[in-house]
Amino acid sequence: MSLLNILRYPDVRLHKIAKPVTVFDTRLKKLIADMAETMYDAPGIGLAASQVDVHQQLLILDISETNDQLQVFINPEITWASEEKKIYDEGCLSVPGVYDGVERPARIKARALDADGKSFEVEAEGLLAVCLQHEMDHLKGKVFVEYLSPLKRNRIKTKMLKEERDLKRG
Ligand code: K2U
Ligand code: ZN
Repeated sequence: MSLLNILRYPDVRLHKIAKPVTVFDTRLKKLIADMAETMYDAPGIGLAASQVDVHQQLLILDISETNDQLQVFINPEITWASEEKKIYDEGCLSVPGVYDGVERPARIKARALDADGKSFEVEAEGLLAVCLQHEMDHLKGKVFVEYLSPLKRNRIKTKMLKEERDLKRG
């Protein structure tokens, strides 16, 4: 397995729209394994393929305390969302060190395919609902800072670009 490079905001590749997965082969299984290794190493509780510059509709998450309950969602779609909204302090591995409140539907139902191409449905609330919606946004080319005010977003962009320059200077 390999650690993959996670794109950092405001990299334009984070805004590419992911395409549906159509081939369920060993290459897909290796990508899932590499994404899982990358997510656990970060550490994070979710990761979308868009974040590792693979623009296919694939996301993984693990909200377990023991980091041993990986969930894989391929070609996910939300089939129902509650009127009730909740605000959750979100972060993102592509925007390290930034956390801010985002309002989303409190409960959702989603349909997806598993790593073998088998369809399944989930009902989610709490952290699972937040994380799943956050990752599905990535597949649509959306990063959570886009829910924040233009002032906050520009400050984050400036900070991330400065960090990128400092990283390159070494
Ligand atoms: O997309 C990502 O970068 C993964 C996020 C998933 C996430 C976002 C918002 C709320 C919950 C999960 C990363 O895991 S951010 C790091 C993190 C870790 C634990 C709890 C919350 C955020
Ligand atoms: Zn994210």
